[in-house]
Amino acid sequence: MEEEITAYVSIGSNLGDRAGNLLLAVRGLLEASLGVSRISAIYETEPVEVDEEHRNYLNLVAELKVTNITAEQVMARMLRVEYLLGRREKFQKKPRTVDLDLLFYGDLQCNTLFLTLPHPKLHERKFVLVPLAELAPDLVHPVFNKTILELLEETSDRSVVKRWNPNFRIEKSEEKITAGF
Ligand code: PH2
Ligand code: MG
Ligand code: MG
Repeated sequence: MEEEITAYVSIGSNLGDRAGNLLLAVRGLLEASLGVSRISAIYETEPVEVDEEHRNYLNLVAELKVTNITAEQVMARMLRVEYLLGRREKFQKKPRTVDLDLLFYGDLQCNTLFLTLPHPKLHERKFVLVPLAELAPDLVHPVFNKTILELLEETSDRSVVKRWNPNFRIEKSEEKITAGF
């Protein structure tokens, strides 16, 4: 029996029923035999690094406990979940039904065409750091030797990340969010 690895996945959606898409993605991970042990709250986040105005994202982070599966195999299953949920957008900066990014696979460091771990941009993204800090504030980033909380305190990302309130979904979902986190 191989050791259990804890992995973290960032999930985002800014097309269609965004919250429904996030939850279908979590279900997709479970159906792909990727054991989801915990999920963060859902956050409404200002789009970053996009080339045109688009709708706010909803984001969350899921914690996985996996055994006997490589990081590449986890990634391949995540891509399949994206595909099954109807993601056909291939371009980084366009609105997406659902986007799953592997953030950490234990403390594995790798850099191939297919996969870079830890995710090379996670420290520059509050939409990743805020939900991740909820699940694993003391997790140490193996490249920077800093905890997630420290990375969150130090990040230069000033974009807005707020707990999503489903009661306000209909009235507020098309509005720009402005208040600081
Ligand atoms: N994903 C991107 C680009 N920009 N912005 C937010 N707020 N949330 C995302 O998930 C996101 C983004 C590329 O994957
Ligand atoms: Mg992404
Ligand atoms: Mg992606």
